[in-house]
Amino acid sequence: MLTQEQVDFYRENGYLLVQGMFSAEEAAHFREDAHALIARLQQLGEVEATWESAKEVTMTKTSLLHCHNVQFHDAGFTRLLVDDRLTSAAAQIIDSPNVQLHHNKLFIKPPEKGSPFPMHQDVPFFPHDNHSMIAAVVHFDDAPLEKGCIRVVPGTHKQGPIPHVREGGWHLPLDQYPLESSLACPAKAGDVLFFSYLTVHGSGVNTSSEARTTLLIQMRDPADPPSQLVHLSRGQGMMLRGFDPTTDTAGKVHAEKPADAMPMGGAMGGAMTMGGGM
Ligand SMILES: O=C(O)CCC(=O)C(=O)O
Repeated sequence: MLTQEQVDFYRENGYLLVQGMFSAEEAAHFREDAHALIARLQQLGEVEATWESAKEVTMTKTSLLHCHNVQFHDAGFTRLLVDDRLTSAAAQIIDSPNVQLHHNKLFIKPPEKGSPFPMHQDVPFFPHDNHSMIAAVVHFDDAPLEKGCIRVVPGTHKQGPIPHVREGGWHLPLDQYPLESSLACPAKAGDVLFFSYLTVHGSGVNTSSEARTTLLIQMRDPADPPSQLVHLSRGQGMMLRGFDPTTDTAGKVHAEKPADAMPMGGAMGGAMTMGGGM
């Protein structure tokens, strides 16, 4: 359970770091499983997800290893998705007893060259009518500044959707939203950072000698309809807490569209393509 102070902080700032939601031991287990999963996937093909626009932030060739929807790969992550500590906090933040999965992304930012994310909102990728969508980033290892921890611009969730630059993966103009002008959110293994999909956020390069390992989980109120049927993926619509008040007997959750029904017409207008990483 979050305190009222934490909820108020989130409402005001559009983000909240919850320290020690998971123990260091739990985080270490998740980290081990995460690295084992990425190693298995690397045997099968490409797991690189660096945004094209990352090149505008750093001259160094960087790398970002990723896996979408980890629950289909390892049951330990399925249990994490429905963990009461996580979903009760999500319910308070979303302000709904019901919490529904949109998708999740495991990211490993490798040592010394872990890719940055230019500042952006997540709303252009999967707009929803009532903007209930939040991210929860579970830290599987420490993420100090030098590991390229997540950075936010507090209060930007109150601005609504902001026009994004399409090229290189939807991001905000770098001159107007330099990474350095945002607030770094260093975290410890087991900490969870929540933020609205309207909150401007990004992250720097991992220049440290250790990988940064995180799972980013996008969740919404099931009563908040997608404004467009975009960014669909297997597992979307799974209930993580409570029930789906909009359900019907056909089990309708986006089954009418194929899982890879990209590109998207954005809230910002125009067709969108995935820039990797989302
Ligand atoms: O993990 C990070 O450093 C940032 C991820 C992010 O901004 C995103 O996936 O939208």
